[in-house]
Amino acid sequence: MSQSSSNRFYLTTPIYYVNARPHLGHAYSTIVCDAIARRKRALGIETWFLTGTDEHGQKIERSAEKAGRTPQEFADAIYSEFRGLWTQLGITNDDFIRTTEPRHIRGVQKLFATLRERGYIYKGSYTGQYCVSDEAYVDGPAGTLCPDCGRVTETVSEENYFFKLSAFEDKLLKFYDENPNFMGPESTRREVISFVRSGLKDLSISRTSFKWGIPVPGDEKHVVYVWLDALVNYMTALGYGSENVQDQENFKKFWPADLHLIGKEISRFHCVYWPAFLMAAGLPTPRAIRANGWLMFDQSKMSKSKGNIVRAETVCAVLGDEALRYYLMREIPFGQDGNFSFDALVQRYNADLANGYGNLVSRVVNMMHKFFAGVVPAPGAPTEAEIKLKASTEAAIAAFGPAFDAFDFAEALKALWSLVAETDGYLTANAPWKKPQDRSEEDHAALQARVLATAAEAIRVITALVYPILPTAAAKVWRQLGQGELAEAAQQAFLTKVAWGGLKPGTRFEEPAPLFPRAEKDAVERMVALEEENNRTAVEAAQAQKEEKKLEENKPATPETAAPAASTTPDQKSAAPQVPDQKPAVPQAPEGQPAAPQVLPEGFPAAEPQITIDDVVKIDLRVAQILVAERIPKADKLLRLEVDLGYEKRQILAGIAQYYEPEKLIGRKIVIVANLAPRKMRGLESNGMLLAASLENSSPVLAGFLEEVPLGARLK
Ligand code: ME8
Repeated sequence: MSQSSSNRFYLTTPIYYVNARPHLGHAYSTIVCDAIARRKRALGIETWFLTGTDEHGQKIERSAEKAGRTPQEFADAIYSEFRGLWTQLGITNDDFIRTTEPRHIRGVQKLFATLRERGYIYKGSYTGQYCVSDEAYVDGPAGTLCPDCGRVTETVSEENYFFKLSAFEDKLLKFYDENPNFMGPESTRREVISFVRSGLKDLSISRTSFKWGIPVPGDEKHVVYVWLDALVNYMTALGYGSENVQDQENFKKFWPADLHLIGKEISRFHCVYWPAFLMAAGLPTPRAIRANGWLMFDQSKMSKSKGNIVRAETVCAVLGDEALRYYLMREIPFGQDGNFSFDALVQRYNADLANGYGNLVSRVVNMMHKFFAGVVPAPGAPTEAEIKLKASTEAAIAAFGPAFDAFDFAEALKALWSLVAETDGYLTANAPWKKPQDRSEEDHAALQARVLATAAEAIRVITALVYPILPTAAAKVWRQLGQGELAEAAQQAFLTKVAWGGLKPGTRFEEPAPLFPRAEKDAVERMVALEEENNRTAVEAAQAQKEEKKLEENKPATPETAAPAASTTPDQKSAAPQVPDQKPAVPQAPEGQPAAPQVLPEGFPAAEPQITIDDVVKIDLRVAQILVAERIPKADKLLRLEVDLGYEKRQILAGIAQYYEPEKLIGRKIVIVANLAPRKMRGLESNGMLLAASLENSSPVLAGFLEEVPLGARLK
């Protein structure tokens, strides 16, 4: 792990989008950073650990719109979820930056102005593809899929500010060459270099088609491109852009960052754009960027849009707050993709924590109380067995640090747990709890003293080393071993002094306390049930929000709601989403799976104009059942239908009176466009539209199903 020469270490997680609640993927990167930060501090290194939330951009604006909230309200709610989870997981970030904070906004505007002053920004126009989900520009014609997430891109055509990224191709390649440690793992390094070698085009760094962003200084019709906005957080949190002297000092003290830890899908932004922006601004570039692989669940990357997320809170509720920290760092070789499975989690928890480390501690602490009244005896002269355990402990000390510092956390923990197993075996082989008949009382007491003092010393070392990964459990054990408060020890750089022989005879142990209770047989089922329950509640909440919004929208205009935009307060104006008349959209096609191409039988004209999947997903098609069907007086074409959508009942007016007998329609399942804005006809409101095949020389035919389908089911 590269380290600043000044005995300081500044590290960061990505700042997470507030379009969705945190899941295990976010927890993974944050836990890894926390473990690194804790180890650095306990090594006496002045550490600054930053995390935060990325709150601007079209994606957030749209998510907020869908939820019927302002972007700021929406961001506030998700931000609180991130903060709460980090507290629960014991994350020790020194600061938390939100990109909607004034300190950030001012810093982004300063960087933008600096880049412009230094001649790296010009105005042009961009027509091309944009992936809203990744907030990334994509090369290719209309309809191109995003190479990262597989979604269909949108065509944008805007006047933009451009950053002269093309001027940095050679500079970046030279920089990578001179700084072989700058990015990793090797796969990331190779990918980034090949991306730059294939040629860099200038980058559009502003948008005009929506409002939820930081205004470009001096040209407020533009908002700063969300990635330029987001990346600068690493500096604005330190004080970049502030006039305050103390902030400026703090920035000088910690910048450049020693480590940006990120997920591999955002390597291009961090390893190409970010150093280029900084070089252009005349600022130092970060020392190292390391990408974690993807946490997979059900064979694909865990992500909200795939609907395959697991929440950290679920794991904490069943296995305690630290199981996840251990599991993620032990199970997944850092830099590679790794599968998450409830079974593997419970297995690892029971084997390594409950039966492994936890049980070992409990045996030794209990015996120390039972046989020595909780006071560590002098071990006496070591036999071969103690010499061997001491050598193994020293080997574990030697192996753990370098593996951890090289991001090989799994290997570091493996080395430590082989010491757990060896100490356990040593205890069993010497069985201090059982006196054989042919052993004298005196010899047995000597064996007990030797074995328990030696095993306790091995545990002390294991506990010290595992502290960054299991901070709460380690602190409990430290106390039980009579070593006092581990948090205080960490402030005194105790990790620089981990060596065999630290447990002094005469040390008084504290009472044993449970560490990792064995997971019950139903632990997996309980976690699965919690996730299902949570998903159901989330769907219901989204539905309720949607309905609440619909009611709001359909409310007759009152003087306040009908007020012209000019009468809104400046605050409301900046927070209000500007996407015109957007309706709740059905989910997009699964990542990597574009909508099936349209195949038409010969002789059928192709539908014109062609639309993209983004247009298709705007239409919310649902299965409904007709409860009431009746003619409307003086309207010979219209029928009044009352339909049941499962989650609500509504009235629809349909122009099928000449073709269908109302009584024959009752009970029939049909397809309706559920998100069509309400319309009034003949003084009655129609809330949707039914679908029918429209035939030239005969009556229309209502769309229906051959199989049983539940009411409210979505067609997509
Ligand atoms: O990309 N496996 O935010 P984001 C491993 N705002 N890590 C995962 C993961 C998974 N399945 N899912 C998420 C953004 N992550 C931008 C970043 S930084 C200036 C701006 C982690 O909310 C991983 O670290 O999409 C990934 O890079 C990050 O969360 C993406 O979070």
